[in-house]
Amino acid sequence: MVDFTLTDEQKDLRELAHSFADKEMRKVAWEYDKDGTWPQDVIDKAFEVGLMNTHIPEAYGGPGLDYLSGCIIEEEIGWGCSGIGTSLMANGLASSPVVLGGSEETKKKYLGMLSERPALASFGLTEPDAGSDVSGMKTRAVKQGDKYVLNGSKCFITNGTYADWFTVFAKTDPDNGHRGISAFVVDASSPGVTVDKKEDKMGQRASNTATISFNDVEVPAENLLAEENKGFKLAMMTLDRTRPGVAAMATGIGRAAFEFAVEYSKERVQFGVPIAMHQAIQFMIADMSTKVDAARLLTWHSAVLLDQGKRASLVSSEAKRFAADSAMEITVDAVQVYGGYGFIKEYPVEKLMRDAKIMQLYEGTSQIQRLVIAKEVLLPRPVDEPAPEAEANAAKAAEDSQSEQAAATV
Ligand code: COS
Repeated sequence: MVDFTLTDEQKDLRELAHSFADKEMRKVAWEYDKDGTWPQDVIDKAFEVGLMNTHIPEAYGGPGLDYLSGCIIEEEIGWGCSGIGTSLMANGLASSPVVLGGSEETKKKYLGMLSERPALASFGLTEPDAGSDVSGMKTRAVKQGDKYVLNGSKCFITNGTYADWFTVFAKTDPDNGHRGISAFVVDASSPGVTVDKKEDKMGQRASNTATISFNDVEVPAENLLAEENKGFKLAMMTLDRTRPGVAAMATGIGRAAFEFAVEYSKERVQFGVPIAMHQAIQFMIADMSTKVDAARLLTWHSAVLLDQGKRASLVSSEAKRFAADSAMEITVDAVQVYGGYGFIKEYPVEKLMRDAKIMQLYEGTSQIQRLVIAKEVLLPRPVDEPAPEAEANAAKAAEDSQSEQAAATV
């Protein structure tokens, strides 16, 4: 039987996240949006109440929540302010490759850091000339003895200015396309790491987005994640796991805009009646309601597949694509319901419309999601194949035990 009833724990988490979004985020959201104020105070509070790093396993100090619970929290956070929310949630994207492919020591050190204090980590995949085309990246990592030396530049890096560490993807075999990319954990304090530029963005202005350069940065070989040249797969496996969270946040933005539009339509009087009495407005409200519900259902479906240990590429991309496009459509319609007032910053919905746009762009554009969906439909792969993290962890464990044996032999 398919049952959408949440557990008591999930209901409590939703209540906690909603109350936090209402009291701590909305209070400052529109103000912080104006100047792009960095929301360190909100990050500290979110950390204190346990709304950050919900994905980190208990073994490394986190609560180890399931994907569905994570999505329930992310919808509320997106409802509160997706700009601040993006900064609260970016640790999940940066640390997923560590959870999937890090050695025990790496996990303890870097996931532990996120669990112990309100530290931040960033995911460094995109480059000025390699956005959708991940394989086109130019950042290089060259092995020299027991370290790698990194050179290159990563752009659009969420929380880049404030990160304590980065997950960086770099070419280790430049002639081998997507099979020549590796992933590393890089300490932000390493000599040669520089924050070049903070972007001045259209929306989600409270989140930090920066360009980071790596100039002869030395990275210990043990900071390699999974095997050498398996970084592309690690990035794809990560995105399968984080796109449901983005979809949840987009659902939250759409729901916020929908609620504002409903309230306003009951108050605003034109032609002698509240505009909610006009069918033109009712149809927009009806479509908004449908899109919010459908986005949430797809999001939950993708999260539940992940919780069942299944490969969720298809539904994660469907959820992300649909929820992001819906958030854009809903927020545009919310501005329409507000009429001329919707265009004015004094009213809440123009911010939501600007915030929604990035949902169609980051973690893969809506067009990239369609590519993934089409590929999964036309060349289907079984969803029941063993969870790839099991494969990556097994390969890493085998590698670790081989080197331990080699060390013991020496
Ligand atoms: N999980 C595990 N492995 C995957 C995978 C997944 N979800 N998706 C692809 N792979 C593997 C494939 O199995 C294939 O493996 P082999 O080397 O063994 O053959 C390899 O990765 C290449 O896959 P594929 O041929 O499908 O890749 P394409 O080049 O056709 O497509 C896209 C790659 C365009 C989908 C990818 O580059 C992408 O998602 N780009 C967008 C990146 C993005 O989201 N950027 C935003 C930045 S993050 S904020």
